Amino acid sequence: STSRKAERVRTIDLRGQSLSPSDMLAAVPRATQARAEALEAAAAIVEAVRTTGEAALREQAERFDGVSGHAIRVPAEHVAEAAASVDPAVRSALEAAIDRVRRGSAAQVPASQTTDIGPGARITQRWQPVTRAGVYIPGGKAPLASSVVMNVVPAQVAGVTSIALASPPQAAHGGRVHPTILAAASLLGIDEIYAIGGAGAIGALAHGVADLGLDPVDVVSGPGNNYVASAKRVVAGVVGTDSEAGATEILVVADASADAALIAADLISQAEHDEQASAVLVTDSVELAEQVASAVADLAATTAHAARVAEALAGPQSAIVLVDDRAMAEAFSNAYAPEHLELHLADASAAAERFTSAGAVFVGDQTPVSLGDYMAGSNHVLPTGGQARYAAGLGAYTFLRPQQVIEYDHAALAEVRAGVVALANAEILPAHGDAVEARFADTSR
Ligand code: HSO
Ligand code: ZN
Repeated sequence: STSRKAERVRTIDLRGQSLSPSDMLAAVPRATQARAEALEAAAAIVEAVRTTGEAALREQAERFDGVSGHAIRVPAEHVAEAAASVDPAVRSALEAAIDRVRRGSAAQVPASQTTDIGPGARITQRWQPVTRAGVYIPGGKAPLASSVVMNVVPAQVAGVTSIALASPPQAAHGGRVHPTILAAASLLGIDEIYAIGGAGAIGALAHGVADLGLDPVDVVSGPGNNYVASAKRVVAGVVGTDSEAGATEILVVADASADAALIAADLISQAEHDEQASAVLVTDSVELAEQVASAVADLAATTAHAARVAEALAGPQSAIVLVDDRAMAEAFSNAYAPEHLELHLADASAAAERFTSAGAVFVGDQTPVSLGDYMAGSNHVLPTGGQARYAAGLGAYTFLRPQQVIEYDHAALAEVRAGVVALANAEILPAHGDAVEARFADTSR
């Protein structure tokens, strides 16, 4: 951890300007990802796995992970060893996180509901779990054992009974999956684990790998780098996928009542993930902006991942944004649609409902994003890159399919018989009408 003089985060003064949502987005652009190239590379990797299975995975492990001759299907002994040697404090924290996320996810399974459309005519809305899920846990910059909890628990809460987990083989661990990831999987009762990384893992889960006895899954979930996100797009027609969780983002909206030191700590906490991470403060208080800028510079100089943090903060994706008032802060935040939104406002609880676009909303100064990363009971796999405008974070619903079950009796069908025939004839699809009429022919009853 080198100590260095970090640049100050730039301040952008938007006060007095009348800006459209796209003007606001242009003021703080996200780090650009080379999407087209990654898509092409990911498509080739997925196709190689689809067509040549284990051979492709071994070639990719050598190329990307520097690993060869490893067990791709993780043997039970490796999992047991990892579970036995995990730090007890980490183990009990994982257990607590599992319990809390389990309880937080329960609300994501809607009860089935029956609507009476008329006498003898009803529609039941049910939520059906997929049969098999594949979760991907990255192993790159940091082995995120907590992401095992965040992916597996919602699938289990949804009622998925078959779950496969993939994570890169680690050269530093003799080609095994990272031991903390294995320990977390073990605590969750997951025993189908594959040492496969990156886009190849997404391809393997989606298409299956016969040589390994890996059956294709129905939904692939999990965060990952540009190649993983691109691979999820490649397999999107074959399986369901969760939304894309790319470089971490935090947007803090604060007023003059806020504590600058806490805001600085939270901005740094997420900048620590990635050089491409976005850390943004939006405030109408010039004084607070000044205080946060200097607190961030101080912290950034001494933080463990100083170089990474400095790069994230110096990038165009990070800024302190001055706005006129609360309305402009709301407009900015809703246009930006951050992965994580923190509200450091005197009336944070009441204000929360007006901030409508975010992967997750953290209310008040005692609710830091890092709480949500591990222990809040909420999920930390959240849409980035503005996808929170239309997409949800990972949840039990990721593994559920809403389905309608329709049941009519003869009298209820008679009610709408003429309507079906009229519409069918108008569409010149008379067999549609005939199918209903068949229920009213003498011989059919
Ligand atoms: N903040 C990350 C999740 C995470 N943090 C895992 C620590 N471990 C998602 O943006
Ligand atoms: Zn985090």
